[in-house]
Amino acid sequence: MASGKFITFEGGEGSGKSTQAKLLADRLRAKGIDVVLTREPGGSPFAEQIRELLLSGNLAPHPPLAEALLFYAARADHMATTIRPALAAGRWVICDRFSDSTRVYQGGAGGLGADVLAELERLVVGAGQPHLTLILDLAPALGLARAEARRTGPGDVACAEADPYERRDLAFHERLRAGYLAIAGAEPARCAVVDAAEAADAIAARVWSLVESRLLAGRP
Ligand code: Z5A
Repeated sequence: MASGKFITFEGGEGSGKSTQAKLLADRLRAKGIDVVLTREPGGSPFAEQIRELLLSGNLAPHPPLAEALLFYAARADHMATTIRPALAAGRWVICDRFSDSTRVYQGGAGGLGADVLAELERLVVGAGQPHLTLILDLAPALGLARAEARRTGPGDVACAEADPYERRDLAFHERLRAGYLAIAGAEPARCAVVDAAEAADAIAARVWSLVESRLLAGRP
């Protein structure tokens, strides 16, 4: 029986998911909780290979179903080799993006039917849904500007190329935002929306209060 907690971060480009996932992992570790910090697509050797393919920008034209199946192939391996064993060992798992990303990118914004995605989610995720999903909500123009500044700025993570999703038009990114807010509205017990326009430390404080009230209450 899994005893660890599974937390996912979701949101549009540059909304601060990686920043907040790391801050939360640090804070939980400081409390003595054993945390696995992982990401999607990726998080296992096979899934990281699929990530390279998906984000390479070199894919030949393909239908949305083929793309969703690649994300789900990566997720199946990530679940089997990283997430489920960690939770079963009592560790907490923090994942930067998960199946809600497929729902909004390949589904709502990409055109693939919700019924198809629900079936893939049932097969691969099943009862392994996150205990808490933090949706970082930000105006797409601001998120894209942050991502652009990081790409073109100094530092280790600077790189020249925007990935294929970042290059989509603003309307696509607005659909992503609406998709996330719809998921949060439909699944309030699992999801919480966090205003990501604040400074990083203010967002981290809000994230921590949600984790405390929803997952840590009653723990020593
Ligand atoms: N995708 C999909 O289509 N279907 C799926 O099922 C899954 C994924 C799982 C993965 O890209 C792509 O795959 C993704 C969706 C698609 N589309 N894209 N692009 P990725 O993993 O390479 O990138 P990402 O997930 O979109 O994350 P990101 O763009 O790197 O951003 P982020 O993690 O949300 O933000 P960040 O890296 O923490 O911060 C971005 C910059 O803003 C950085 O310079 C920070 O220092 C800065 N920052 C962070 N917080 C703040 C605040 N609060 N104020 C100001 N500046 C800030």
